Amino acid sequence: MDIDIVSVFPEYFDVLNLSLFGKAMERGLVTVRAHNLRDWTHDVHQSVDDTPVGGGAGMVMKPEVWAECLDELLDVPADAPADADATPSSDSPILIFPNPSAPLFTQQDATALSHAGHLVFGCGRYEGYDARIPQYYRERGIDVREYSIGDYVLNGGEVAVSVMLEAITRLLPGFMGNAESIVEESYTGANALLEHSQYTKPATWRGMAVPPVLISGDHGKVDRFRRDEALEKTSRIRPDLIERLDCAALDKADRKT
Ligand code: 6GU
Repeated sequence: MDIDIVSVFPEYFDVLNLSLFGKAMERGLVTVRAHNLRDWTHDVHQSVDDTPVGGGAGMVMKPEVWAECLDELLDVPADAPADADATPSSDSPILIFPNPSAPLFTQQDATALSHAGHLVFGCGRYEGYDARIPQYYRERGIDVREYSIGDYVLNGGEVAVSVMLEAITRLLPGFMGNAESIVEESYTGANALLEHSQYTKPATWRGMAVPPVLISGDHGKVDRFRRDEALEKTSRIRPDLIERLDCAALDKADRKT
């Protein structure tokens, strides 16, 4: 998978050299290039933003600089005509903008994007970016996505891109040591529930015993105990996930929980 990231703080992504992501890059599973948006400016101040048209606080990222950069990374000719009905081809790059006013990024999005060959992330700063930028590339056949990572405010898109990047790349075949640890986690599978609690040894620690069923050796009982706990925990902490459950995926014992 090829990844381009555009930011006014490209050094932010130096941390990707660490840990599992660094190993995946060494093994050639992913290639990441972090670009400085200011490299596409022509003025001495290398300005990337301007005041909002219509008034208001803060600064908005200018379309001209972004377009020079994105034309190059997405291989879109500067004189490409608009086509409002353009449909993206499956092997073309996907352009992703973090945006607090966009739909929430979910595990389903991460899974879908993990099958892409080339992702280009554009990190906005300040009050955001000119709304014509995503529209321009959509009208030129690029698959453009905008995502928020949660209902809170960040100063810029860099942290959001790091979050999405980790969620996407850890799903690449061979990225994780143990593929099964991916399958069993929360938010995946036909019925997304929060994961049951985990315990390790010792069986009693500072007077606290692990639930006895877990050392009973009865796998059926262990599975049932974990499933009941996951259902109870999910209805308490994330009732919205219970609302969305596929009833067909529930068994008879689930319904009693
Ligand atoms: Cl994607 N960007 C910013 N700036 N803040 C956010 C966000 C994104 N998602 C949640 N808050």
